[in-house]
Amino acid sequence: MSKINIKPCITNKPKIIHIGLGAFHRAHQALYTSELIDKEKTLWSISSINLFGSVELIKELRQQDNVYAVLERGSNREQVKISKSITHSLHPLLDGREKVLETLADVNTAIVSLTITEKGYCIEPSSGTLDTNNPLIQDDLKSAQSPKSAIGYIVEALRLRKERQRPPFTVMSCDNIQSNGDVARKAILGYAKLVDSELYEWIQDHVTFPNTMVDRIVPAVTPETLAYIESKLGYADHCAIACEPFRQWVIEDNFVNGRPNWNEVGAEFVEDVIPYEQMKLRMLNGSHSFLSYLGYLSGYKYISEVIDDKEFLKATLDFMLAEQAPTLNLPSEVNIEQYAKLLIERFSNNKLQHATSQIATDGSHKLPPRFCESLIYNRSKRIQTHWLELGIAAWMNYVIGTDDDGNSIEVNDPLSPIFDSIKSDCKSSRDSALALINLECIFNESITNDTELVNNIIEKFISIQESGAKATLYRMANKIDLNQ
Ligand code: NAI
Ligand code: CS2
Repeated sequence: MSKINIKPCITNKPKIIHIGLGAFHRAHQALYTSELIDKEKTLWSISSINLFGSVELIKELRQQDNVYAVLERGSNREQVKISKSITHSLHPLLDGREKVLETLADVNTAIVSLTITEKGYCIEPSSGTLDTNNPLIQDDLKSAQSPKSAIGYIVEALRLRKERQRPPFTVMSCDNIQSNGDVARKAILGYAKLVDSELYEWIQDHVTFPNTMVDRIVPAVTPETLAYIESKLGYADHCAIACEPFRQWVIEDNFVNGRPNWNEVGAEFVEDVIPYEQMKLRMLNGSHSFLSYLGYLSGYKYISEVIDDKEFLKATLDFMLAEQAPTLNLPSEVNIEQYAKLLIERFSNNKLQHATSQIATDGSHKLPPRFCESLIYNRSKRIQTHWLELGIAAWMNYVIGTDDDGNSIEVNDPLSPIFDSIKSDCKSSRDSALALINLECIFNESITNDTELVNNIIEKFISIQESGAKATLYRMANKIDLNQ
């Protein structure tokens, strides 16, 4: 059969411009917005942009009128939904930089939303401030009117709006970053200050940056997923995506130029998102990273396989409840034991093939919010940290070592060149571990100056190198009594 023939019902100019048309956006914000369009016939539609990556997805999407299917796949139920909120899709390589900038600067644009991955903000992960040594930022600073980075594009678009006396837009980050709105603000203002001090002040006074907590497990699409969705639809959809049925979106209600009523389709607008973000990042994403490094090294390809191993399950529950939960300032309605149980159920969904190697990418940006902040808190309160230490030791082995069977690992991280030089220059495991812990952009002084903690991490790293990740985790898990 031929491709999707459902035309989007919205024809007005999009008021939301989204940067980062990846898997997550298609299954989360775009789907919420599509449901709102069905419910309210709202005028809020989306123009989605990829600044980086392949242009193929954009070409395919345009051929389908930007309409695609989302398969919500639980262990026991599944449902196909059709998303039609995206009305335009752009890529600078197809449309030119000018067109992208003009779209952002358009008078209709009210919200610029982002899922550009943690590294897209060009920040130093440990401090959350603009990394002026980032190669994209260095390039953009040389010619701010022809940007390459998302930060450079947004600032140039805001400059055009200011010059043309147009209203500002809201910048809404939907990435997994602690205080994602505040971080976007710091990165954008940090860059604007270097470019134009008046513009810096205009942005500071006019633009808002709501924090958001976003949640839905959306693994990278595979040919098998597309074939399965095709069998359900009866036609090929090259832009289809599969995800879990669960979804959550908590948004700080701080929009400078209007917003859709996403609350009508399940999102929540609140005054303070930070407790929700922190809980999700430490409990869910922290466990994901823990399971991905230890699971990958132990030979597990998917998260559902790792959590199916009883020792890993036991370790993860203890990691969540004994080492992450105590650090949280919990929203009043949350029962943390139930939340942990729900997370385990979600991780166990074997209909989703969520690769450990996918979650293991960009660890240099993921470690601070997922492991380091809890580590520092727990040390200051004398709370146990041995799973956090093991998670960091497993990450170290992942970036410079081999898996338990001695296979080399393809590491995908902005710091990969640094990991390679540590691997070739350091003479002993201890030296390599110390070189990694001394990376200031990941680990701050509270960690590096804590000799006992550093020794604990190194001891676990050496144990993983000598007896394997699985054996090390099993040995530690055997000592836990969950009934205590
Ligand atoms: P993806 O790999 O499908 O898409 C990544 C997107 O980021 C692409 O649109 C790409 O163009 C863009 N990008 C990459 N590097 C960039 C850079 N330096 N500057 C600007 N744009 C850049 O990944 P996916 O699944 O869409 O995830 C993206 C982000 O969404 C994650 O990093 C996370 O922060 C957030 N997220 C993802 C969830 C998931 O389960 N996939 C769930 C919750 C949040
Ligand atoms: C994952 C997240 O890739 C990762 O780092 O931990 O993308 C995770 O799937 C989402 O945050 C779930 O909401």
